[in-house]
Amino acid sequence: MRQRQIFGTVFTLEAIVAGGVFLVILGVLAWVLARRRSEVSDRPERPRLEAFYVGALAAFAVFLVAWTAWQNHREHHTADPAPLRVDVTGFQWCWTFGYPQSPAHRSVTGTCKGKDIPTLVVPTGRTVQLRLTSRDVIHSLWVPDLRYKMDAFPHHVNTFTLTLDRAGRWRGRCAEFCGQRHSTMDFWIKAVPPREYDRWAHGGSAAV
Ligand SMILES: [Cu+2]
Repeated sequence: MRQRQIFGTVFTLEAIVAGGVFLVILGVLAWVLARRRSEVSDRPERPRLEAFYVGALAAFAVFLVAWTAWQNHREHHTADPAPLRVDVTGFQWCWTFGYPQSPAHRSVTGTCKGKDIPTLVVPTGRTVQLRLTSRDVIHSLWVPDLRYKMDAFPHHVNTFTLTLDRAGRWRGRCAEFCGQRHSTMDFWIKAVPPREYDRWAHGGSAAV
């Protein structure tokens, strides 16, 4: 999955940099302590060394912020001029997935009570643009296994793209406390082969 790869890359790089900085600081600390104990005379302060240290840390911070922003941009950018659009609406306490381009004008919703959990159906290998909003309070669309989370605000539409390269089904949740039944606000995201998706979009029941 593209999202998983991008977040995996960002996390790995940040962990390596953070681990490296941590080890350098530990090493310098140990060296300074050992040196101070063994020395009697007072040495003058070293502003140049401190300036180098501050500069190096600032450079690391700038690099990590820029790298993360770039990866975020990559993830949101889509080269596909005609992605499949799905309108996602969160409400207390469930979700609606509307398919304005579907010939049958498919719309999936539920109550999120018991087994009445809506399924967001998407085709594999195709760019899907989710337009996310809320009917009442702030919710947050979260698919832990795909490492994706985005807030759903009332009177505002957040847009992001999703490309799933293999068929499967993953559990989604609401990640923003939104009231009494927040914890039941689950949904499924199901990726099916394009042909199966087309059948479903035309009104068939193959995918759900
Ligand atoms: Cu919620």
